[in-house]
Amino acid sequence: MSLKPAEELLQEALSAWEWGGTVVGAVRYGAGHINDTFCVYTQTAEGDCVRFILQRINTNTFKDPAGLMENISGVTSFLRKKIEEKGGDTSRETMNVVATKEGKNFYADSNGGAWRVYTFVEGTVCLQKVESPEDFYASAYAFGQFQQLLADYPAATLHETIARFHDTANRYANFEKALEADACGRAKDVQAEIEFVKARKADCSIMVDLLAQGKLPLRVTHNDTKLNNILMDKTTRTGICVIDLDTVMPGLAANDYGDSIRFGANDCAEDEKDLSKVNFSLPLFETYTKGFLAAAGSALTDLEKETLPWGARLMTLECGIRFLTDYLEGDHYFRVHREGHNLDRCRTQFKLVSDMEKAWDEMMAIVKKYS
Ligand code: ADP
Ligand code: GN1
Ligand code: MG
Repeated sequence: MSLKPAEELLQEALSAWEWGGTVVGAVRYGAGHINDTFCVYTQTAEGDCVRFILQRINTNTFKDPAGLMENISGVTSFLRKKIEEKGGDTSRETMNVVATKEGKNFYADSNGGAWRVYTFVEGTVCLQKVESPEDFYASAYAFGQFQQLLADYPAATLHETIARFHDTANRYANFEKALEADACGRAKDVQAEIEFVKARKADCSIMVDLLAQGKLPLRVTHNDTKLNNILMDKTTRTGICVIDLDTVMPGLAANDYGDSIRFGANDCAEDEKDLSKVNFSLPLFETYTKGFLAAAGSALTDLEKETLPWGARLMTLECGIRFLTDYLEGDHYFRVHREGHNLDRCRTQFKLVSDMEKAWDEMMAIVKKYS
């Protein structure tokens, strides 16, 4: 498939929707690593400015955009009903897909690309790193609640949008293949990182083995719970709307918990180059644990709760392995903005894994305290 820049196809995509006003502009938006996101500005006959989110779905990553959009339409309709039942605001507390002129939930462009539109959730902030413990608590509560709201979603109807997404052992196997191929000749420069991963091969199987043995249940989970996948109300700073629903699939509760810890329980950006600034924060870990268990804890089994720290450690290790694998393969998966970007990202993750290994007993004790 051709990889034309999204901008070249933007006009075509824009003409697929009835915007309810004049389109006055569309600009790149957000800091996601996967999709091409634009903010579309429209003006109504009354003169109001109304914004939308237009996204080109990354079809290298998501091979079945129709199945993916079926998931998203299903999940957001389900959430809408639940939000209505509790008297919430369905225009802000869930994503809302806008249908094309043809009444479809996405538009297939002439280049084989897939585009979708969401209403813009106004009056919110999207954080790239934790600004206060209160914000982190609010995100924990919202992600926990998201999992609770989807507890009785018919999981069998969900398409698996990325096969073996959080199968950490399989991520390890893919790393080994990339290392063996060493397509860009980069392995020689990253020996320390390679050894770091190899020393943790056994860890990669811990959660997937418990799942395979039937000791941990599959739930409907988000699978990509980093802080910038939640919109917080600008004024109240509560977690208003969980976004980026591309990976909502059956998964482990610990992975949703763990991916948030990976991204948020430290003081720096995911791609910080100065590793002396990258430190796992136990106080933020405690804050998140408290919020997540307050919202979702009652539904979790004892073993699910006990293994939450493994979710944190393994989501961080897995993400680091994925960044390193992509670096070895030539940066095809994650969007990069500078040379060595995936390597920088990998190094922050491994620093956090080391910190978590040292803080392991305290992490276990904190989870126990709130369980
Ligand atoms: P990616 O999969 O590439 O991470 P996201 O779906 O997370 O893409 O969107 C990228 C960014 O766009 C988000 O981090 C957020 O800032 C913004 N965004 C996405 N959807 C909305 C929305 N409905 N309203 C407001 N902002 C949004
Ligand atoms: C990607 O799409 P985005 O930027 O929210 C990735 C996650 C990684 C994350 C690392 C579909 O998330 O799995 O944890 O980058 N999403 C996909 O920042 O691979
Ligand atoms: Mg995102």
